[in-house]
Amino acid sequence: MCVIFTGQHHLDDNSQYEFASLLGTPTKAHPTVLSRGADLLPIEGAANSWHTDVSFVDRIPKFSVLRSTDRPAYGGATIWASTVAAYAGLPTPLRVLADQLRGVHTNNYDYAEHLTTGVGSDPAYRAEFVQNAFQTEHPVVRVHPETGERALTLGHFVKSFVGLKTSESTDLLRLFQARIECPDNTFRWNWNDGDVAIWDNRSTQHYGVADFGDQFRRVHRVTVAGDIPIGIHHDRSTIIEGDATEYSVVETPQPLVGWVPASTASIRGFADE
Ligand SMILES: O=C(O)CCC(=O)C(=O)O
Ligand SMILES: [Fe+2]
Repeated sequence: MCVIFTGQHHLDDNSQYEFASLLGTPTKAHPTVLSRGADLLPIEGAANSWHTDVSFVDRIPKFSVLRSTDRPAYGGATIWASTVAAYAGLPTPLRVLADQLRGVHTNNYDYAEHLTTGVGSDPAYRAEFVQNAFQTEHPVVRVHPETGERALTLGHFVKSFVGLKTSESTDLLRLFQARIECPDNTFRWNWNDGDVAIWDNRSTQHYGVADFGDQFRRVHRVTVAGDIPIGIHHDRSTIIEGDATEYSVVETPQPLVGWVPASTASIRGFADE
């Protein structure tokens, strides 16, 4: 779910971007936050809230490539959780429930509720983050376009589930997030200078640990274009609000050998219908 390259001291912003380009077509830095550069998104502090990057657009990036530029003397690890492992571990009643749900993801989520550094504590950053509204409905269980695995698509951008009351959505999100965030599904990396992390953003969530006091910490991120998610009932994500065409192309996935995404009866990943 996540690969770390150590010793990449030679990288700067340009070569990080070039490296990410080997994995596909980079997106713009962000759908709304472009004041810090068009290609890379610098994140100061830690994104200390569980999320999948940019899940509020229809074309969720497939990979994120993250480089530590300023590392605190202690703390500031990043944790990733496998949303495939979380789904696979669901008991049948919860799996059946997840299989039926669609979630509404938005960039105008409750920052104060989630983030205590960076985005959460900087009003100017937050204002830029929400300057254009995005809302997208995604199947809660998506079929990974390359492996056919099923993955939960949730995180802090989720505002509600289709057809449920706000209070019910809050409770259900908490329930599924607890399953995702369970340490059994996670991998934690303590950054060293020269480290670069790449993760599959279609099958993970992540969290930057804000345990470094008032030391300066900064990471630079490049995201790589992904496809539009498809659920286990062949249901695609749908846009409610916002146009992400300027942000990212839609990638055509390359299924791995042995995984056939065509509409045949024997499709792995899709529900029997
Ligand atoms: O602060 C961190 O370690 C995570 C940053 C983050 O969420 C991202 O780069 O997408
Ligand atoms: Fe992130």
